[in-house]
Amino acid sequence: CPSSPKPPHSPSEKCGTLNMTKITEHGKKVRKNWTSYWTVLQGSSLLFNKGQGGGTGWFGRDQKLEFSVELKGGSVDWATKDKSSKKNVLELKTRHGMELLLQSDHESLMNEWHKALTEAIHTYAWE
Ligand code: I3S
Repeated sequence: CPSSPKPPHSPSEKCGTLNMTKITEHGKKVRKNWTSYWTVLQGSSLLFNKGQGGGTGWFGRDQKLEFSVELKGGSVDWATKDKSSKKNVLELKTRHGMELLLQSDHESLMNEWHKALTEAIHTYAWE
């Protein structure tokens, strides 16, 4: 992530364009709304940014932070088939009862995100 601000203690850092939808908020099911975001993993935070013309671009230039989730105390795993008809879908659960689906058609990219998110959750679990 060349143009993202770099915090000093940040073992896990990753960014890229991902499709995302919330499926549960505060423990309640919400309607899916798949949207493309410039997604940045920064420490224990996952940031979702949207540009004016779409979901791609560099954070900090014409990207605006839409929202972020705290990974500490959360979990991530491949979503089961009943969660989505799409391929390469990760299901992220936060400590606060939010569930998100993350997806891209690029399998290797999603494998990287799986690894990075798992590492981040593990790294910050006990802090
Ligand atoms: O889990 P669902 O309800 O089958 O999810 C699909 C719907 O949200 C659909 O929109 P409508 O609410 O207008 O029917 C979306 O367009 C689909 O993408 C959702 O399913 P997938 O399998 O793509 O996650």
